[in-house]
Amino acid sequence: MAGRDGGLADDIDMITPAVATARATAVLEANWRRSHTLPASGLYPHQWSWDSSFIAVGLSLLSPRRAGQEMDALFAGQWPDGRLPQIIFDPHRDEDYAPGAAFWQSTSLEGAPAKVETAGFVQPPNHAWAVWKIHQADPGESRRRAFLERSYPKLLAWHNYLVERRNRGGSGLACIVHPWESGTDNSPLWDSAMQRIPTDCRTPLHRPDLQHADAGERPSQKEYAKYFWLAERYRDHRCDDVDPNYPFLLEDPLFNTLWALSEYALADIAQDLGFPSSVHVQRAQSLVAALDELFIPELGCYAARDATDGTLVRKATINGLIPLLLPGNSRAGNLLDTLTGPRFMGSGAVMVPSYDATASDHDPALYWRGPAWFNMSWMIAEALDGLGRTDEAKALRNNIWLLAASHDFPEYVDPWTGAAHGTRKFSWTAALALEAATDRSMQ
Ligand code: 9WN
Repeated sequence: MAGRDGGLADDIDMITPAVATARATAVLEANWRRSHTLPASGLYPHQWSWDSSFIAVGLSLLSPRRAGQEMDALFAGQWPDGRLPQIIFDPHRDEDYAPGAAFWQSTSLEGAPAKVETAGFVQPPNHAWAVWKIHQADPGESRRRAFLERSYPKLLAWHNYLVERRNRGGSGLACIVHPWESGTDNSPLWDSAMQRIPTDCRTPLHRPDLQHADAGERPSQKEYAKYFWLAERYRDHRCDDVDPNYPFLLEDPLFNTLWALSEYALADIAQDLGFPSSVHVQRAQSLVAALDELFIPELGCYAARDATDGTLVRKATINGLIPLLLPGNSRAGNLLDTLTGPRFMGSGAVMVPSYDATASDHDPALYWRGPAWFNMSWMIAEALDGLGRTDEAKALRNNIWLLAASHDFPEYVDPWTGAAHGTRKFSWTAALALEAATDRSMQ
């Protein structure tokens, strides 16, 4: 494995795909709670939306039944308007994460589930994509349990929510209403919009996260004050998505790419069930066409768009490379040049940096402002495979399981040295390392 320097654990030579799989399985067992998996038992003590999709993809290789349960637990928190919430809270652990159930008070909100405590925000819609992958892992088991039948209406309602409530910019793309909705919380893509967000939130700034991760590797106190302020504003407007002067409406290429992929997956699911599927293909194609407006040729990747004023945020981030996953993307050549160029892998990285390696404010240890995350590298490996670049895909997959298993499944790593950052025993790292270590020719 190439890299600027080592950063690997002493037992690196002992780590084979079988060892990585066994260690990943142990992490997933330890984080399993009856019906779902915690992203990390200390730092993230509830169920998170897009985490569950990545986790379930890994779980489907261990137990398709558990993968199905993971998705069912998430659907149990779905709102009547169709949204799949960012977090489903465990009321017994409300002191351990902020903002929690006491902040959202969702069960007293008209239009939210009456019995399940959730956040009002959402996360990237990778769910239909995951459901189809889970089904494909064991179609017989999936059919016996009517997994597609029961998932399809939930996924349809979720996507309809995005169409009906989140097209706030009028382009057809979904807007995120908070950095947390991107899954890439303090990405430089949100900096300019966050400048206009006040810091005088009313909620006390409780930071249980800092008991589990180094403060220098997490968003700052000032960023948290703004996160809370914006969450208060959204909650106080009953999470209704019609607040007229709402100050944070961003079109994210990552969020919308996962939505488009999920529409394609919904077409496959509909077809399998004997339902009309063309509506999903058309939706996916419209999303891809709308996404093209975010492509910046000089940058060689996609930007985010601020829907409050139409400006494009011209920064090269992993979010802007993820459209490489879109089948038949006419921008694939440019995206590959960027991926293999000095801003990303061409810098000598062993995992894909979350932010432009040549940017003066790149920080290889700070959350979404430089470090490499396993879900992103895994998605890029999937994209490389889809483009027939199998050797590069395989090299990236090897680095994923090797680095993950040698560092106790870290949340994120230095893209060059592989040094671990954030929390450890992180579930999607384990699930995707397990997937990456699985011999595809045996499936
Ligand atoms: C806020 C759970 C989540 C991931 C996000 C990641 C981080 C939460 C936080 O952890 O965000 O949702 O407290 O920082 O950024 O992608 O879903 O693993």
